[in-house]
Amino acid sequence: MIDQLDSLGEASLKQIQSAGSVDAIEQIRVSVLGKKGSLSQVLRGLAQVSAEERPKIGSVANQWKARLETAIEEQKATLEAGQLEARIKNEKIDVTAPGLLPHQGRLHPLTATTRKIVKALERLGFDTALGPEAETEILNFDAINISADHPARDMHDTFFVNPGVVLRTHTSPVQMRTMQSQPWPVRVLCAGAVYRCDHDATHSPMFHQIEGLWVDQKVSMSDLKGVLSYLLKELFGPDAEIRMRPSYFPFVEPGVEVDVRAKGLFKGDGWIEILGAGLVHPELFKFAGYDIKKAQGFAFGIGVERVAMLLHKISDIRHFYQSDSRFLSQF
Ligand code: FA5
Repeated sequence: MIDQLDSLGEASLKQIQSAGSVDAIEQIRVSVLGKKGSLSQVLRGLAQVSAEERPKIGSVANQWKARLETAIEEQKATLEAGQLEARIKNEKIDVTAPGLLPHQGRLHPLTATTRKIVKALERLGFDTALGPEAETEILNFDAINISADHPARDMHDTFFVNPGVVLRTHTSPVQMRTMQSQPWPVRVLCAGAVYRCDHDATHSPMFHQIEGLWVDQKVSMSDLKGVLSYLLKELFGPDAEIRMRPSYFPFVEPGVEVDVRAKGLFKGDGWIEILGAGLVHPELFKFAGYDIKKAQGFAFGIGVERVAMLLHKISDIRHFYQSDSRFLSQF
């Protein structure tokens, strides 16, 4: 039986040492040392051996078991090291290859346009004022001279939040909020979202305006023209010209609509309407508690989408709100 064990051990040892893969070794381990393996079967035959011989044969069998197990571990380690080396050789990392560029975010064209307008006005000394988007009907309309039965209310297709509360239809209520909260002189701008029930290729139910208000002792139409001329040159280039046409807004008197003409802007005769403006109506000064004999001021309101559409030749306002990366990545 010892001879049988020795020849089984030698043969298995050779098999292990010549195995070419970790899988092959595992198969050998199962076929020799496994429960139904050849060595285990020989050991099962120990029951028929005399009690004298049993310890000797048992010890030889255990020695072979230990030798084979060690051989298996060694051959496995050698094969695994070889596999690793081969992988390292084949899977070379090219450290000189250019890296993957992370996707670079950009400013939304409306944010960029708003910042451009705000920066230009800040250079003239305008401070930022804020007001809520859900505004009282009084401040959105009554306080700025648009009484309940005023036909001008029809021009603003209003979204009502609650009785007496609307989504502001323009940034002009911030004029009144500012004048009620501080004495003149004031020079503020207010940028923000406004809402009107209005939608087509050039009108959106939510859009953005920037309001300007300047109140001081001697403020005239020529100051207004100077400020707007500077602002529109900043936006559309040094050749931009402005034109004022009489218009009507209840919160200013006189009121004007301002057109711009500049290189690269084409439409009809070249003049494009860009904003509404005028001298602050005395009724607003009265409501705010300003002395109408002393305070003078002008106000204007500009549509951010309108400016961005002209600057970038965008024909449909809805592109701004669709988050389509094909559109946004162009800016
Ligand atoms: C006003 O809203 C006045 N509050 C502006 C003003 C302020 C006049 C201070 C005088 C003194 P108007 O309704 O014209 O005015 O709107 C101003 C600008 O907002 C328009 O020139 C236009 O560019 C833009 N606008 C108006 N409605 C929409 C809309 N539905 N979608 C996108 N832009 C709009």
